[in-house]
Amino acid sequence: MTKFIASILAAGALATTAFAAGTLADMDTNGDGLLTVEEVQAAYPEMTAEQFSEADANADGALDDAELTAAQDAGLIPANEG
Ligand SMILES: [Ca+2]
Ligand SMILES: [Ca+2]
Repeated sequence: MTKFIASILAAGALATTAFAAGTLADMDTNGDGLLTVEEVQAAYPEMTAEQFSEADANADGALDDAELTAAQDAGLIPANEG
């Protein structure tokens, strides 16, 4: 029984890791927790500056995790890389 629970937890951990791919941490090349237009375009060259501005809800020139999630929900930025 313990082994069974452990394998479920292991599967859950794997699923979490897979879900994290293509997220902010994945694109945040300088590790400051924010995405600049350059960092997003490095992952998604087809994203325009206009789309970035739309995604940047507080207009500080960078996307935080909430802004990225909202932009992905709105279809401004693809939720998954390839
Ligand atoms: Ca960054
Ligand atoms: Ca912002």
